Amino acid sequence: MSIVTKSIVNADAEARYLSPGELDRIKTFVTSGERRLRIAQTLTESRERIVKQAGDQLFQKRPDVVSPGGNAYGEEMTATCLRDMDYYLRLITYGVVAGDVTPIEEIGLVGVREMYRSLGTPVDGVAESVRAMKNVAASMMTGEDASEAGAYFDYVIGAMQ
Ligand SMILES: CCC1=C(C)/C(=C/C2=NC(=C\c3[nH]c(/C=C4\NC(=O)[C@H](C)[C@H]4CC)c(C)c3CCC(=O)O)/C(CCC(=O)O)=C2C)NC1=O
Repeated sequence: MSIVTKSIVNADAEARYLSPGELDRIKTFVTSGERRLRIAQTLTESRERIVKQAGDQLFQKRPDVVSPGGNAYGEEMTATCLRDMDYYLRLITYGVVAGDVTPIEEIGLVGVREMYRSLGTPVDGVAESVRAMKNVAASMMTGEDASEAGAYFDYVIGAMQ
C-alpha cells in the first residue's frame, strides 16, 4: 500500500481529516515521484544487463556456487539463480515506485532465510548478488539517484543477513 492509501485508511478509521504530519509525508512522496519513477525506469530498461553483469561478478567472487556440488552448478541451476536475481530486482522496482519497502518485504522477504536453507542455497550468496546488482545499477545513475535506489537494495541485503 502506498503512503497515500495508508494515510487515508488510517484517517478514515477515525473519521478525521489527514493530519499535518500525514500531509507532510504525502508531500515528500509526491515531490520525490519524478526521481523514483526515473530510477524505476532505468532499472527496468537495464534489467538484463544488471542481472548479467552482477551474475558474472557473483560467480567470479563465489566460484563455489557454480562448481560441482554448488547450489547453482549446471546450466539449469545457474539460470534459476539468475532468475532469483531478476525477481529481487523486480521487487526493488516495486519498492522504489511505492516509496515503501512493504511490497519487497511481503513478496520476497518473509521466510526467505528458511526457504533458502531448505533449498540448500547459501543466502549470503544471494545477498552478495543483490550487492553486485546495486553496484552495477549505481554505475548507470547520478549519485543522488544511486543513493536513493541503494536504500532499497540495502533493505534486501539486510533482510538476508
Ligand atoms: C518473487 C519471490 C520469489 C523468490 C525470491 C523465489 C525464490 C526461489 N528460488 C528457488 C530456487 C533456487 N534459487 C537458486 C539461487 C541461487 N543459488 C545459488 O547458489 C546462488 C547464491 C543463488 C543465485 C544468486 C537456485 C540455484 C535454485 C534452485 C535450487 C534447486 O532446485 O536445488 C525456489 C525454489 C523453486 C524454484 O526452483 O523455482 C524459489 C521459490 N521464488 C519466488 O516466487
